[in-house]
Amino acid sequence: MTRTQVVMLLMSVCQLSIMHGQECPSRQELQNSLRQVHKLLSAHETSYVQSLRTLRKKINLLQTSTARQPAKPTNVTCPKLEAPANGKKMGKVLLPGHEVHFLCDPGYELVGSETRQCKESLTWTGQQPVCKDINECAPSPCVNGGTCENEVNVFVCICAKGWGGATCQTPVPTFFITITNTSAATAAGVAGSAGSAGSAGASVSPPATSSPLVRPSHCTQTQGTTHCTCEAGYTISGRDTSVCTDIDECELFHMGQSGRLCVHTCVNTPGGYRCTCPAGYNLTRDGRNCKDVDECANRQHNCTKDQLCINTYGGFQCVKVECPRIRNATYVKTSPLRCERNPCPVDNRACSQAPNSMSYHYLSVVSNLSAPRVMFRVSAMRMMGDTLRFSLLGGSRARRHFTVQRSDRQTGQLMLVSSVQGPATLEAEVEMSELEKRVLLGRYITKVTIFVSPYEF
Ligand SMILES: [Ca+2]
Ligand SMILES: [Ca+2]
Repeated sequence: MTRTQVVMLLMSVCQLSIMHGQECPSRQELQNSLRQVHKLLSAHETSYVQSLRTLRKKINLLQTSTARQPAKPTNVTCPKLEAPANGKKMGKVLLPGHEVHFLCDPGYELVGSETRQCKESLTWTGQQPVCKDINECAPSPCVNGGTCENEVNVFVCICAKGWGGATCQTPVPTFFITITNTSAATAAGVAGSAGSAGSAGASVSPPATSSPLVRPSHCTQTQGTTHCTCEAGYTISGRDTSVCTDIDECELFHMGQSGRLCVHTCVNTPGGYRCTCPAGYNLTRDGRNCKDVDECANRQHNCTKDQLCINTYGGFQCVKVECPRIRNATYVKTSPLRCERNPCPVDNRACSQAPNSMSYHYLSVVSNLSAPRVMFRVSAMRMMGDTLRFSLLGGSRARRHFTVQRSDRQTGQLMLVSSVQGPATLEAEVEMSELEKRVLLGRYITKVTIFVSPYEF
């Protein structure tokens, strides 16, 4: 009981007396009252001290018990996981119950767990995966004695002599020609050309070996039969067996079973042929196909610092991403390929109806792609409203090549509807709008630019 409470008590004693028509209590009575108050205070004091003691005891007990317990681990997450070499890891949260997914780059296959979950015991389920190069040679695609070489995402057949084509399926003549029962004169002539030009039967003129496209044949005679052979890449044409002429492989095998001999240009050479590629391509190891040079990765481009280098088939493009300039709204670049609208002033309807974001995507394709095909997908990460709408902007020009379809509730896809002959640059804008009870919540635009190569490779 505080001093104020004591004074209040005395005052109330005095007031009570006045109310009952009595005078304030006498000195004796007051002293009695004060004694009572003292007693009351002492009782309170004892009980207060007692409860303090109990509290202290409890705190001491708690302190001892916590000291005995082992220290709680400070990290309540699973250990960090690394992405496999030649692959990706998706998912960053390392808390119990969360999952991490793994993906391999094209040409690699995942061995191990595709998904791992963080357990309550703070360990991961499954095994750390690895991305193994898919052995394209495993099904033994090269036939007729060809050797297969496994490369990332592709195999190359090194064919045995006499065979060609992507899987060595096409016979290339070895030009072993057997001539039987030929006339003696011709046989003598052949023999003469091979060695003694002055022999009696040299009625056939020696071959014009001045041209590298013409070579003498090699003939042997056994029991009246003459066998004439040519070097690889040459053949006996016509009746003159003493002369071998170069085979024009470019003409002969222009269109084989396995497609064109050369994907681009074929150059006939004495005894062989070679394929050439246009600028911006390198000849592949099989000597027939052309592979695009990635100028952006090889730093062979001349794009400035504020430009992005986009590799294309047969070249590259320098692009500059600039945020839209729209009246009533301003944009800020939030990543190299994305602009977002700054917050709008209150009640500025024109601003709030302007696109919330503008994303830019660049694709490189070869000429004459088959259509229809999906070129790009736009998906809503999370939905705030009850409806999503996808549409194609850009008028009839865009509609000539593209259409926009919905592939699921939250995804729209840009489809190429007609094949495009390159070189060409196509542009399309896909708008995704989000609505709640038919009221527009936001508009998100993805601008897709497609660079079509002049070639089909
Ligand atoms: Ca040739
Ligand atoms: Ca290129």
